[in-house]
Amino acid sequence: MLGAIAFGAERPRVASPDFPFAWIDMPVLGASAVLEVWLSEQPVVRDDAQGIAAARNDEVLFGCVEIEQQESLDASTYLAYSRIFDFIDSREYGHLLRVWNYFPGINHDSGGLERYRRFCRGRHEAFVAKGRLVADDAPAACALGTRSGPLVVYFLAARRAGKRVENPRQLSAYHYPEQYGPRSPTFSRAMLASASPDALLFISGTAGIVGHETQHVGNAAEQARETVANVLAVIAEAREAGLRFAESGGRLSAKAYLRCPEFLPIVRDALARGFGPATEMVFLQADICRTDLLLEIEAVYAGTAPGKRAMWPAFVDTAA
Ligand code: 3EB
Repeated sequence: MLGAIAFGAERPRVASPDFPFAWIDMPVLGASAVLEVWLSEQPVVRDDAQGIAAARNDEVLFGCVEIEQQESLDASTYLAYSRIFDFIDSREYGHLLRVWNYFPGINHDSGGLERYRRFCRGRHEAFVAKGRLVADDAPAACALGTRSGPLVVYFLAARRAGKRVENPRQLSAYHYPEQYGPRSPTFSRAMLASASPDALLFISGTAGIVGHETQHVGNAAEQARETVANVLAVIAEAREAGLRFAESGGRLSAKAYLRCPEFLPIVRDALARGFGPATEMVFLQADICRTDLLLEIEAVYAGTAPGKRAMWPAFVDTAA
């Protein structure tokens, strides 16, 4: 076990787990709680330091950091990312592959600036301060609103850099114009992990955006279709970059975030038609970083090449 993250409306009663663990206050649609676990077929060692709970094998490091509110969300985010970069640099797992960001009030105004935009500013400044290139070093990522709790950031970092993948249908997020905030979001559309013997593709949070503009405002069915088209476009790009999607008998695992639970049937339907019935799916109720987005989908594609897999995701349905 590299680490586990619990999603649900109630904090699970877990007796001090011996792996990195966090709870995200986010209702699961159609279940009471879900555990997202990251597994390794290689030996794993714990390595907690600098406020980060972490575990690593020879190739990848899973880490989790929780930051209580500082004087601003910009400051909380800067602190989280500075710690992460210092930690992974000191351990020589300096390449962020995938980062998950969760914090409350993502669309709330704070002193004249939306909290998501403050988050983007703090993250951007930490990238610059720690010598990261905003485009070349942008990991796959997502940023979602929780109901309560601290800023929780969990991540996978690797000894070797992955291959960044963008989407020709969308402007790269790190090039978004200033209308979306003073600092652009530092993430890539997907990351192909090359540190692993099997193909592993991390697809970032993906929504109904074409170019840099939200499409189909107010229409969940159309946004779901557009989102699926974007995910498929990213997978097509990743195939160009070497991913043997589908041919290797791999598996797609997806998390869908819905602003309004009543759109669950529509989104479930769009995903099943877009990705096929073999896809493993979890549905969560969350606020999305743009107020005009009704949903967002993220996914991991894991192939089945021979060898001992460095990292492998699974969802565990937990009883109430
Ligand atoms: C978008 O495409 C939708 O700020 O890390 C998706 C994935 C989004 C990641 C982030 C934001 C982030 O811009 C929002």
